[in-house]
Amino acid sequence: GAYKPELNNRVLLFAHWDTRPNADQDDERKDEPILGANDGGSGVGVLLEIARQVQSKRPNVGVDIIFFDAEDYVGENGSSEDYCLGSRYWANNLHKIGYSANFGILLDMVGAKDAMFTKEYHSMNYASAYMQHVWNIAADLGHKNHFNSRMTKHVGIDDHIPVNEIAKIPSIDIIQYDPETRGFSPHWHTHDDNMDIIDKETLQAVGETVLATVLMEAN
Ligand code: AHN
Ligand code: ZN
Repeated sequence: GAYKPELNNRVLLFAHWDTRPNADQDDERKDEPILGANDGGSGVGVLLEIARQVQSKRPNVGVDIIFFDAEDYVGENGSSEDYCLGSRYWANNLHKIGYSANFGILLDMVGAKDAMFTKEYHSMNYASAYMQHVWNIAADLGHKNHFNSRMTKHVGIDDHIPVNEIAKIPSIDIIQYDPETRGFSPHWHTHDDNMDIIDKETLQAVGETVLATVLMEAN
């Protein structure tokens, strides 16, 4: 979806909408697909509401929203090559010749109760100033409880990597990750990733922060 496609001053927002075709982290029914309320659903939900807000507030900034497919696909050999198929395809085949944006924000697993978003390694590597900017906005809005200033190492391949490396758009990943447990959350890639673990306060914290970031780009 493209808002004010004629403007050069643009922000790119993205999330993956597919859900994992297996439950590799569960003890039961490992070969059945997960619901993925948090993994595939939460980022899409927040971005749909941001689209609605942008439509009514009419800021003077271009906004592109992309829902990528096959982020969480599991291929024959389960290698890292099988992740992020949609974003890799898009980065190699941009929907518009010469497309670019000032920066990009990826939302991944942004709906669980008490979620902690730490500063993910690749985001800091490619777009540390934007990451600091977004974390400052979150703090100003009173969401420091979710937006934690700790840095984390490589937590996995995610859609912002092809967007940074191939499309060359500096992009950050807002992703739940706890450095203490060294994990995403206990329900990750299990059948427990359903609506019971979704908390609207977390969705609101992320939505307000990302929307405020978009509105600040308007001129
Ligand atoms: C891997 O675990 C390879 N990547 C983390 C990104 C991810 C998976 N996000 C949701 N599911
Ligand atoms: Zn996943």
